[in-house]
Amino acid sequence: MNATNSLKDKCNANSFKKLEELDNKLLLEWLGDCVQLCQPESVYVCDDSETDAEYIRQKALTSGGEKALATKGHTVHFDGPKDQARDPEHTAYLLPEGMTLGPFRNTIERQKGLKELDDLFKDSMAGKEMYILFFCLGPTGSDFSIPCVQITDSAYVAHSEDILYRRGYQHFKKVAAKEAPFRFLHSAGRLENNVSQDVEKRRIWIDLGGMRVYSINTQYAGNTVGLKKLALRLAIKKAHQEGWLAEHMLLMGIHGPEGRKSYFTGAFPSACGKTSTAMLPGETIVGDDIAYLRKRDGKVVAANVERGIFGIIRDVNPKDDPVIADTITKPDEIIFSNVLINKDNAPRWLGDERPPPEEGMNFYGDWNQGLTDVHGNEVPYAHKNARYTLRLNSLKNVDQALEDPKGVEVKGIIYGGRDSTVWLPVQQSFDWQHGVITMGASLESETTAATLGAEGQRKFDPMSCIDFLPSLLADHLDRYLSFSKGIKNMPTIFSVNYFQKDAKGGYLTAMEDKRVWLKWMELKVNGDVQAKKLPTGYIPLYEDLEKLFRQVLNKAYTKQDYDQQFKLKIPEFLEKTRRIIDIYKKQATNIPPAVFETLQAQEKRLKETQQEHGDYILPDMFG
Ligand code: SPV
Ligand code: MN
Repeated sequence: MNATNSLKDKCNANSFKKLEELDNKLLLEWLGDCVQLCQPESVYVCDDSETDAEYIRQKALTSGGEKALATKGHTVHFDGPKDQARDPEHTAYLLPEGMTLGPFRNTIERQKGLKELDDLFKDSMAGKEMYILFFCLGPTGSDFSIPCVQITDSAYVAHSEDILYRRGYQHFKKVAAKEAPFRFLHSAGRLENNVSQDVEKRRIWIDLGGMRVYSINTQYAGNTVGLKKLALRLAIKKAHQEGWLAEHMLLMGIHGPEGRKSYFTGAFPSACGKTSTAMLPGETIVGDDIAYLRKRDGKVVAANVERGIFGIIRDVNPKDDPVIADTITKPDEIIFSNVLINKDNAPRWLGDERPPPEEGMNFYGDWNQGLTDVHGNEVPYAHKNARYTLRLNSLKNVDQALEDPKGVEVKGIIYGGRDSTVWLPVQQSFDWQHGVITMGASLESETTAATLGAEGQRKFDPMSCIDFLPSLLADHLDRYLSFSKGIKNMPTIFSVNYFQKDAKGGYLTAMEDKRVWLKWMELKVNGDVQAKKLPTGYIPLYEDLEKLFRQVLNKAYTKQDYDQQFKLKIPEFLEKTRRIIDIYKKQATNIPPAVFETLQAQEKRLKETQQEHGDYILPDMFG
């Protein structure tokens, strides 16, 4: 039987009709090849209808991949104990022989990789249903849109994707024959109690040649939901070819005086405050994870690739995250993952500011206080990387530009990492090149539970994108630096650091203080405030912050607070600059000379200041 006939054979008439109407022979052949390889029991094709969305929701429940909770629309999904985060170790790029991406990412020779994938996917869907779904990255019908097709045997993955992305069957019909769609093939692999069993054979392999991503033996959304991090890797490649930027960035409207609104993007490594920044009270959210930036009419414009959030639930509470805390306690279509379900059939998470539960069900199975794992370590009642999946339009503070096909003009770009010692709470770069190199390309962050592996280790994560870069770092930096060509109004680049610590290990700033840093940046890009010039960038004046703390947080902000938070720590800054220079020298090739020039110029300024004023310098020292 040829591939297309195999596909027809497994589809009901209605499903096959949907595929035929796409009028795309090549796509049908690929889908047929996947059917022949994975051997599903049946194939169900979704268009953009509510009927199909409901079919998927029901399948998620009847398959056991999700369970209904007490609140209407709420469900829970559990990933296995070893499948709780993105897995860089088993993620690799398939490349032609002899090509490499340098350090930080895994690669495998393409033909060898495809052969291994064939072996892994063989019969992987036996006895299961295969779902074929069409989505669009970015609003449909815009120059941001990228058509995508997802194949999966997990109704949970299909359901998550329907919450997180715009349905794209109709869009696909219009454009997919002309444009190469992104393609994703996922199988959860062998399941027991709905948990992927063969996690050591987990693969997230990116075939850049075919613009496809394969994912198997895993269910965690960051490894499986094609349009999320799997597509980001393909999108960065496409962006490099076409002269735009695909970014691991939030997109939000910051509200200034007299009804003014300025849009900012922000790149933060996972679990470093990206979602909570995007969700801040008083501001409006366009997106919290992935944005595309394009040049148009002399400006930079951006759109959110997604229409939902897959957010970390840990520490969500009414005080720090009022909007999200309110949304996830109301009836709505929300998937909770890797939380604990208590006897009232309701979710509990770490840091929910209620007395800890004594028992319940979690990613380990039946849980009770004191439960230990095979190593004798206590199993927490919920996972640190437990999450909620919901639509942005469920939020009170969603920005009206979410579905605007034109996108929004970007006024500022923020880079922030988890950095206990070096970066100041907020700094403005001198110009595009200085910002790209000393902030974006110098981003480091202490690791968190959002990726597998040890926590708390400083990781080099330029633009918070290192895991997603399908090219040499040098190419990426080249593209970034030249992005400003021909643009009069480039966004201003800032760095932030919410995680500075004092000598005793306490945080120097409060969680809510980020509201002030954002307001300051909004004023700054509009020329409403002045700044002090440090060797590393511009910082706010005390008077402006004092006023903003009062206005925004109704909180006193003392000169001592300011001095402590904005004290320039030259030995730490120099050490970091050296470390970054070394990484670029030793671990990467063909790095644009501008990278070294800019970092060395910063190093020189820091040393000169050190000679003149000493190691630790209060802001008053600078004019
Ligand atoms: C992140 O870890 O950056 C996330 C969640 O946004 S994941 O889908 O795992 O990438
Ligand atoms: Mn992310």
